[in-house]
Parts: sequence; C-alpha cells; structure tokens
Amino acid sequence: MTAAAPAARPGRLRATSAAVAAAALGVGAGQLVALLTGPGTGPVDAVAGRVVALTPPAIAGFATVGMGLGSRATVVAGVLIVLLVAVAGAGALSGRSDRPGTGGLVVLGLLAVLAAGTGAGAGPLDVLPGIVALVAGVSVFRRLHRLAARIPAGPVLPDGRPLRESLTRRRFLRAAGLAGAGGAAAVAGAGLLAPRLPSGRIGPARDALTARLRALAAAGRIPPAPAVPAGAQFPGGTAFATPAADFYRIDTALRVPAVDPATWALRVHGMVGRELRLTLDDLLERQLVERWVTLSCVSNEVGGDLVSTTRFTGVELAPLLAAASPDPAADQLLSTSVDGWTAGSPASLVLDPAAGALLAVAMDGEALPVEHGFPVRIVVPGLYGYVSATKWVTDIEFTTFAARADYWRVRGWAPPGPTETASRIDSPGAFASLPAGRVVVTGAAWAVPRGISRVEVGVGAPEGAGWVEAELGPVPAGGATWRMWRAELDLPAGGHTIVCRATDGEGIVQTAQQRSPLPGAATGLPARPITVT
Ligand SMILES: Nc1nc2c(c(=O)[nH]1)N[C@H]1C(S)=C(S)[C@@H](COP(=O)(O)O)O[C@H]1N2
Ligand SMILES: [Mo]
Repeated sequence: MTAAAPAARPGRLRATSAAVAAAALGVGAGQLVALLTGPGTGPVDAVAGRVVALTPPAIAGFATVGMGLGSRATVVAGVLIVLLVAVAGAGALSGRSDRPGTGGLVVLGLLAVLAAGTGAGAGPLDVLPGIVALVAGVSVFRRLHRLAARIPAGPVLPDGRPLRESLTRRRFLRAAGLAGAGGAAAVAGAGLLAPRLPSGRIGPARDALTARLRALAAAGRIPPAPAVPAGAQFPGGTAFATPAADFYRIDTALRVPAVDPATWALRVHGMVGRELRLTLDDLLERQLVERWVTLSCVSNEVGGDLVSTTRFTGVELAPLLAAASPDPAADQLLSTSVDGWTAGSPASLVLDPAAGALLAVAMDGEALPVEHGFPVRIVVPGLYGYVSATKWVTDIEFTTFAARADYWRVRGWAPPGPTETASRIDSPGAFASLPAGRVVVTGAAWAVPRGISRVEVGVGAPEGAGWVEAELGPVPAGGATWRMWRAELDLPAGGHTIVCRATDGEGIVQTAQQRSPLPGAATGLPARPITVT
C-alpha cells in the first residue's frame, strides 16, 4: 500500500503562510480591541506612534513628520511592511518546528505591548490590544502549524498539487485563509471605524458643552466678541472668519484623542507656589471671554494655507495661572496634551494679561471640534501653534527653556520667537488668464499681534516692482487677526508675476529674502504668475 505517511513537518511554505495568516488575525484582533481602549493603542498605531516619537530628531527627513497628515500614513505603511517581512521570515524558519515562528510572534507582540504601554499619557489598559494580538497570533499560528504538520506528504503532480486531495490539506487552507482574510478585514474595518468613533463617542458630550455655552451666552455670562465689520473681506477674496470645517489642521495624533469632558482636568505644577487642578466646571464658572485670533503654523510655506482665523471662546489664562504663583525664574510654560505632545511658550508672554492667552473651549460659537482640541486647548495670540496652541491640553508645567525642550524643539525647530510679517495673494488664481486692463487682486496679510498697517502689490521682480498701495479691510476691535486687502493693477497683455508685501503695525516690512521653513518660519514674498490677454 502506498498510503502517505504523515509529514510531521509542515514545510517552509505552509509554515510561512501560517505565520502571516496568524499575524494578520492577531493584528486585526488587536486593532478591534483598540476601538475600546482608545486612539493610538492598536498594535500598528502604537508601534507607528513610538517610531515617530523615538526616531532620533537628528534624522533630517523626520524633522517634519507629524506636521503633515500624509507623513503619518507613510509611517503606518512602513510599520506594516516591516511587520510582514519579520513574520514571513520567522514563518520560513518554522518548516520543522513551530518554535521560531512562535518566538517571532511573541517578540512582535511584546513590541506592540511595550509601544502602547510606554510614552507620555499611556494608561494601564492601553496594553490590552497588544496582549490580545500576541495571544491570538501565537495560538492561531500553533494551531495552523499543527494542522499543516498533519497534511499527508502523498504523491504530487508536476505542478506541486497533491495527486489525491487530502482533507487535512483542505482544512489547513481554509483555516489559514479565514485567519488571514479575517485579520485583514478586521484591520480595515477598525481603520474605517476609528476616525468616526471619537466624535461618535464624544459627539453627545460635545453637543452638551455647546448647549451649555449657548445657555451661558444667553444669560449674559459671555460678552460677545465685536462683530466682523462690514467690508472686512472683499468680493472674490478669502472669508475673514474661517469656517470650522475649513480651519487648517496640524498635529501628531495618529488618532484624534477622545477626551471625556466629565473626567477632563488640567494640572498646573512645576515651579509654582501652589499647584492647581481645574475641571471643566471650574473653567466654566470663571469669566468667559470671546476673542478673534489668527492662528498659523510655523511650517507654512510662503503663500500657503496653514493659517486660519476664528472667534475663540475661553478663559483668560494669565489670571488663572497667576493663582499658582509661578516662580519668576520659570521662563517656560510647558503644556502637554493627553497624547503626550508638548509646547514650550515664553512664560512672561502667557502671564501678560495684555497678550490675551486663552484656555479655549469653543470656536465659532461651538465647542471645539474634536480635531481642534476638544474639550480644551491653549491659544496664545502672537505665537506659532507649535510653541503654544496645545490641543487636548491636560498639563501645564512651569519650568525653564534650559531644563526642558518641547516636542518640536527636540526635532530641530527653533524655540519660540516673534512671528514673521506675512501676506498671501488669494485672487486671481495662479496661472489665471484675464482680460487686459484693470486687474483686481485680493489677499490676506498677518503679523500677530502687531497688526497690519500697509500692503503693497507689484508686478515683476520685487526689486523692480512699481508698488501699488492696497486697500485694507477693517478688522474686529480687540482681535489679533489677519487683515484682508484689495488692489487694482493696470496690466497690458502678456505674462505677469504679481507680488505683494505687507508692513506690520510696528513698521516692519515683510522681507523679500527667501527662506524655507525649519528651523523657523518661511520668509519671502508671495508671487503669482498670471496671463493677461
Ligand atoms: N496636542 C497637540 N496640539 C497641537 C499640535 C499637536 O501636534 N498636538 N500641533 C500644534 C501645531 S504645530 C499647530 S500649527 C496647531 C494647529 O492647530 P489646529 O490644528 O487647530 O489648526 O496646533 C498645535 N497644537
Ligand atoms: Mo504648526
């Protein structure tokens, strides 16, 4: 009789597929559990997050990771590729015994546990997705390995398929296929669900806070900010107030933190005479104010759109912090978000009541959108976001610039300094084709908190440009905002480059010197090519 004897060894190929399928199932299970434990705790997100956090800041290419949204997707893809290669390698070594594959999966699982359980803001439950991934991955791998080892090594056809279909072989293929496909589906499903969950889970709490703020406003507890004056924006130009949905977004959060306002608290500590702990109720009992503020990102390119303006509602930070009796020797206010991001602001500026720093709870009359820091963020007019505008803030520490460097300073960005005087051309669009004659140009200019006193528009190279004075729109009183402008040029037919330059409230003229962002903000004059026919 030629009955095939059991192979007892699954062989390299089957062991590799078993390992990959088991890892996929483990990761999928972990990502699903992470929907409960919170953003960034899934095995893939946790490892990607730690990769971003632990990459030596000196690696230049990483200097801007996290400032954009696309760079984060790249890191996640990189983690998945490395995972696949490592698992396939461990599987390929398991042709005889399941030990190499088991060991590899345990190591990878422990990495995920470690990644989720360490770093600022990690909670004890955060390790759960990694543990589930580890246990599921290892046990599924060992089952598949055992099953594969029982597949009879019978006679095979030239193309490798067995002459006689064996039941065990079919069971193995079905089980491995189910595990792999199930894992992939779970990863994809969790990825689709997760971005919806924070607002899904936090949505009702956010609506409740909006309603509460409206009731306070109706009761006269929130003196309204001055209205945007008529003429603050020009036809064809950018809106003065940026709708919340269009407000630029920059953060390192792989998943937007879901912070429950009922348990939110802010700790003020460090070099202070008295530590403070404030809940949301504590904040809402204080005097609330409304203020128009233009916020911009230090990584904005000349002419870029990482700048927006809104009406923030919140509590004045200066008197609140004064109650902690900060040590005058503490020159840095280091604020930390629930996900461990930090911003170091000059303490003297935040403590200056005239600077108007806020602990903001609302923008545009509604509780902060989850992506913009719900329930509480910091806003300091006159500082770029990376050294001031901490979203999901939970901790303020008085310290020194010498003792502590914040998230982006560690990665090569400059410590806080004054903002650049900047401007932007908004219309006509780049490469627009316009009829000859009078051409209307509109744009925005900002130099927070100094304000804008003048905008000039020219044609051609800045040096040779004959400057035309732009008309400036009015701005709401008491704000720290950009200013819209409009100019008319008389242009003959042909190709032209329109340039503009702003002068701030202190007479500082926007420099024509071109500089890219990093370590500070970009400088140079925005230029826009158009054709007149
Ligand atoms: N928690 C947290 N807050 C953060 C950041 C971040 O990465 N994490 N990025 C900062 C940067 S660089 C900028 S420019 C502003 C942008 O705020 P916005 O996304 O609401 O426009 O948020 C700041 N606050
Ligand atoms: Mo930024």
